[in-house]
Amino acid sequence: MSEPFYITTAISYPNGRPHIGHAYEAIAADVIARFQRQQGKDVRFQTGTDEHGLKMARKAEEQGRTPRELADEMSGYFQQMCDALNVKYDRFIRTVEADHHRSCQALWRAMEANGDLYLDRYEGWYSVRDEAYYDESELVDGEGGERLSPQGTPVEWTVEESWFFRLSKYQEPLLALYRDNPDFIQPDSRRNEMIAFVSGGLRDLSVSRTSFDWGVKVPGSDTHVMYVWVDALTNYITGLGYPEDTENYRKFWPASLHLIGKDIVRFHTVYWPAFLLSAGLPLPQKVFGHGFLLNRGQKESKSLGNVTDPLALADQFGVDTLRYFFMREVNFGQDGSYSPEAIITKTNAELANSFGNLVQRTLSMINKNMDGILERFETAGEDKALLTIVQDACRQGLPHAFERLAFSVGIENWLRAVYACNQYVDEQAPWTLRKTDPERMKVVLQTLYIAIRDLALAIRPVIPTRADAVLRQLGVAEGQAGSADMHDEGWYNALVASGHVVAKPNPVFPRLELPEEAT
Ligand code: ME8
Repeated sequence: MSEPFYITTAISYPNGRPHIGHAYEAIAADVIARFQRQQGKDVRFQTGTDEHGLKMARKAEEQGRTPRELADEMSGYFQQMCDALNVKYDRFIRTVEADHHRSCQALWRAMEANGDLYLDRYEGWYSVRDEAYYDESELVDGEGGERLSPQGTPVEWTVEESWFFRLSKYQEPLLALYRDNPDFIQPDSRRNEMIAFVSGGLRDLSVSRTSFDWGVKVPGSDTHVMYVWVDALTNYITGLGYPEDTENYRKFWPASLHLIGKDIVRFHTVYWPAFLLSAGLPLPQKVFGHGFLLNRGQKESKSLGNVTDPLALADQFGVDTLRYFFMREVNFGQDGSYSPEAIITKTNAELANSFGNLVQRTLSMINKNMDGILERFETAGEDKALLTIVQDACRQGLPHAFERLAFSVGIENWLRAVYACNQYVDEQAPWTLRKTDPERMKVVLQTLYIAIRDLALAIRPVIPTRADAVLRQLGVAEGQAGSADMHDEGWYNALVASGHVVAKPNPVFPRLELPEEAT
């Protein structure tokens, strides 16, 4: 039985169309899911939309339609985004679904049965944009003297009857959780922030609202809907069948990784584990708070007029190019910046000129100078040395880095192996060997052929379509790119025996040009 791996993204607010941050998170999660699958894990990947709450209700009201109409339309765009970016989820969850309401109510009853819910009156600050309650002490002053949340969003004074969750009771258990599981919150900077926040003391949390009804009803308390974050976080277990004791639930809970952005770490590492502890459910293994993606160093916003449609970017540069750029350019966990120039410069240099060129010239020479016919051969000396460099990068360097979500480091390892191959081509000069020593030329080209297969397999989670196009040209059959295959040393001889002929290659990584208006 292979080891289960359950990965989730945040579920997005569908109060507008998906932005670049949504695309970034979905791509990163998809890369992880594909990578873990290649490592032989039994992977389940969930994403979706977070459709209740005041933010959605107000946006719909502004547009003169129902929240459900708004949610239906916008949620569709999030699903389209996943399809367009080749993000292959196992479940796309919408919090309006009936099974989700049932799941939230079951979790609520479990917390209630544990004595952790009580009715009181809430009086305090609320940010609709963040869907978050803030303490007076956390607020900052805006330029016009208005009170703002620490995230810089407007807050409003709220007074209403509310159910409360005894969060204060969980201060010590949470600190113990962080202490005993140093990997629970990653990266470390986020972990330190949360330790400081929880050490400062926790107040009980208001977990229901009565001033609007767009949400999951509180069981036995019909005038209340659940606070949208109680509802949202529960999606991770709903998607596995909770409260039923399903096969998926048994296999995949607790989650291996909740992948989220840095702004919502508090909800996932303080509230969520406290709810689960209260309900007597196991806790997720890891929460990773990635950084924000910035447009030329700036946050995208309607007022700056710099909001980019991620699908337009994918159309312009290609899906795999965009995926590669995001994973390569950003030091995962930190903020990163993108611009058309940066995407073009980086991917031209690394994909088109380095890897693409290696593939193109190797396959062309085999096609032209060897009639596309491969032979069995022995590697020795510098050929063996090259294959060792490539194998170390593809089977150790990249996977070890990806395992700890250091994508940029992993790709850097891979690139060094690509550069080593190009250097080997230049030094061996097979175009000269063709005349001076044709047998040696064959060994050189066939050594590169083997190297390219490893390189394509290793980078496949990041650029699945392009890597598969390379693998197809190499004659590696579809469905033969799993982890077992990576270590199959017999594939080359089997390929030779099959009589595979290397055709004239089609370029897989075209060079990109900067659009006229941007130059
Ligand atoms: O927070 N760069 O939804 P959301 C990178 N519904 N990531 C970004 C980003 C940026 N510029 N902007 C946002 C919510 N994100 C809740 C989540 S989960 C139970 C409920 C990330 O649509 C953000 O950090 O505002 C979050 O992980 C995700 O996009 C969805 O954000």
